[in-house]
Amino acid sequence: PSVIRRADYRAPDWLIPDIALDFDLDPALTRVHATLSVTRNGDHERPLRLDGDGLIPLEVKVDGRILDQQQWHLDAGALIIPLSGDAHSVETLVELAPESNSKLMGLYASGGLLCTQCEAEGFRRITFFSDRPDILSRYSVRLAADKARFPILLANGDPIEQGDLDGGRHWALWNDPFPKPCYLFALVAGDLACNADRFVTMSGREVALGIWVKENDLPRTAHAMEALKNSMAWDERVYGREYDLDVFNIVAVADFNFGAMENKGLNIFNSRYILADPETATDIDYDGVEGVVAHEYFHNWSGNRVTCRDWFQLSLKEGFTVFRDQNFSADMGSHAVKRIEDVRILRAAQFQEDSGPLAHPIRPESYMEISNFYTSTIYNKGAEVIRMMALMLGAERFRAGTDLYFDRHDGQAATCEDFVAAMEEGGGIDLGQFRLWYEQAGTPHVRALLTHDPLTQSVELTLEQTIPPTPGQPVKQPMAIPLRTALFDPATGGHRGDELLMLTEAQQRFTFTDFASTPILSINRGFSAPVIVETNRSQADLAFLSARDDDPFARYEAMQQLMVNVLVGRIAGQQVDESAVVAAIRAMLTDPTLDPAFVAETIRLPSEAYLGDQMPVVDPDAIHAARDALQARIGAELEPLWRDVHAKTKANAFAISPAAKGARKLHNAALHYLVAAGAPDGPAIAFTQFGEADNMTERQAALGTLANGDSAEREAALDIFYNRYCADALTLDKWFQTQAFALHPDVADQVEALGRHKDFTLTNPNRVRALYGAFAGNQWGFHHESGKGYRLVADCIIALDKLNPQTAARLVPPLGRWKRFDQGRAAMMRAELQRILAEPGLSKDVTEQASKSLE
Ligand code: HT7
Ligand code: ZN
Repeated sequence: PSVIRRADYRAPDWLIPDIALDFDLDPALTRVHATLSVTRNGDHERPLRLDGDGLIPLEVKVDGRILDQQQWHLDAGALIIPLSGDAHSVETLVELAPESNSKLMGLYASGGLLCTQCEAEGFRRITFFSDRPDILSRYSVRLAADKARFPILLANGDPIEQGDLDGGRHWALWNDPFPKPCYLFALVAGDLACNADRFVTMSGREVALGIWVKENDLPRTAHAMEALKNSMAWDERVYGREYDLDVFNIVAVADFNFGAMENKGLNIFNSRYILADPETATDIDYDGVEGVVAHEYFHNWSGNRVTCRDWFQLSLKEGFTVFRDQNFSADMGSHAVKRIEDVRILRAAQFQEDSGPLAHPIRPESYMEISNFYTSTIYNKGAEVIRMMALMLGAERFRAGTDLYFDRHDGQAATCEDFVAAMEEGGGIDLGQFRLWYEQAGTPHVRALLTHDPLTQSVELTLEQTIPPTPGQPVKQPMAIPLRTALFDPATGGHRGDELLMLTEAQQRFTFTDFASTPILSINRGFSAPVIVETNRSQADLAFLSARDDDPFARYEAMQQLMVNVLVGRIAGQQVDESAVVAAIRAMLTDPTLDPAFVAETIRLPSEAYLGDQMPVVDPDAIHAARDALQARIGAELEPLWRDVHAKTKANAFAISPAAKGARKLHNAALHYLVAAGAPDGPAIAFTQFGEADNMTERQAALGTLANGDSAEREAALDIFYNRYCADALTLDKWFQTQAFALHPDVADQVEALGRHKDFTLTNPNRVRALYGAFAGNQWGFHHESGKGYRLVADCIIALDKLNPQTAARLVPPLGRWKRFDQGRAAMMRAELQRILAEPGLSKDVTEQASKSLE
């Protein structure tokens, strides 16, 4: 497959200011008639090239005249038409078979609906078009379909007219007044019910809001609607951005390759990010609904009104929008807990990506298949880069920068450079060196050494940065790294203030005066930069910070580091003192001033994968054993406390408030440690929680705890769960996922059996992710020394690639981490990658991921 390079960007030869689309919809055979107004862009003789993927033109017209077959040709799926004038009308007619579209890109059928997914390059599977984000067009869309099967017909923009047709069919016309790239095009046809509401914008305009779902799912849409209205108000208050159309519709579909899609005025969602009620959704699901609804809504400005010039600029819209949705969710709940959760995700997904064969900068230089670049680096590291700019500028100047960016580029297709330039101008800052964050891949390592000189009563902080080599980037330049820092006086427990230190050189010294004794270093507070910090702090220093740091993230981090040190020591076979960890957890649990959600986050042991990241060669078995043993010790030593906490956090009635969610989190943490303690009544307590819970958060946590062990309760709970929820796809996903995640020695065999279960299907991406995606994230199970974990995932990739290459390609990266493992495992992982690559007819998506993973 050919490589697309950022450096090769060229402005389009032809512009398409207007497009009229006419859809004659039917799941088996849909006809699409398109009328494009095209205008020559610049002085050139090049023909019109309209991208197509799997399309055959049934008719091509220019300025109303049918072209014969000599007047156009196909080149790699694209329609090439030589044109003599500077402006023409071009018409094409094609036929599609949505019900046979298993890739879920373009127009496809899902659960009786017809819907579309066009980002990144799906529009070319619907009609011939210049499928690139810098072609902005005004859309007029007419939909016709059988009225009984598809009573609701939706598209982007505002509804204009509708009417009935012969033969039980009907039609609707939609117009979108805002020029948009074709990746934001959408239509939906189906038998849908609407949760209808309204929002009055800051300038007093009324917007009709609709969340469209299957009739029996309507009661599960309230949280999404609340999230939508909160998002609209938040974007007005925080960024001064108002919604611009008269209607805003959201549709939930069961089969979707991603989380959701921000199509202009018609967001289409994976139903797991819309539907929530206490019986079936966990608090994590509720937060996911809130965050994704906000994310897609915020794209209306960061993505739609200002879009991307080309796909290398993807982080322009995605990084910025993740930053916006993270801050929104923090404002809706707890800033401290949200930051901890976001950093945990960053470390689990992005740090791993950044240290492996698929590492790339947030603005990549090349790709084979753009779908492979919807990565944690583009999204989460991209958000961290925006966060650093916001930190360096301060709230007011950052807002001046974003105002300038939105106003200057409204209606345009912009670049990352445009964003940084607006920050510089609007915010009054030089971001020259900071731009390296867009260019260099890899997670910077910062070594921080604090020394105290009693004679001069001064403290010297030496900071050293190194950025590991990544594919194509063997040597790196020093970056600009903002590190929020404080020096604690152990005697008073206080510090003199939080300072923002800018590390800009490979090595830099910072001197602090008037310190009679050695202070304790609190650095990268709030996780101010996405870096790995190593310090020379003792366990006593960390214990101090875990009890006293006034920055909640730094406090959490100290606790985590305390635990990591103990676990890494144990894994290395050293004698380590675990008592500081136990004491720190005891102190947290008995401090009534702390938010239970924060306590629950902080007392959780680092994941097996995170521990693996701390080791030169990952030893999954040793990690599992050490973590299990520490968990058991913490459970046993604090058993009465766990029982007490578990009893005290039992709620009487369900609520979705931050306080209630926090209590549930701590309740589940207590259950987990109680069972880990090996208390004889542990499984019974978990089973009681499983049975009595009035919400999925507690029920699934109890099931997960039981799934880690072997007990009669385990099997009983799994059966009960299955029988209760087998008719509800999203909840049944949890049954698959809980088993695939289980820290159970036989998990690989169990996943193999589940892959043959009658309810398992490769055609639904949520189900695939629930089973194989979860399993590939289960370090101990996936890296079973037999290699059967690798074989299972590779088999799935090979089979799935024939149906849905995008989803298949997303399962490849776990196999690509072979360099981090011992020779035996590495050889087996490589062999599976080679087996995948040997498959005839392998997609571009999987080929790119698997071949890069072998390098
Ligand atoms: N902007 C959306 C990306 C997306 C997507 C990408 C590839 C294939 C399918 C997809 N569905 C949605 C989602 C977002 O970030 O908001
Ligand atoms: Zn997005």
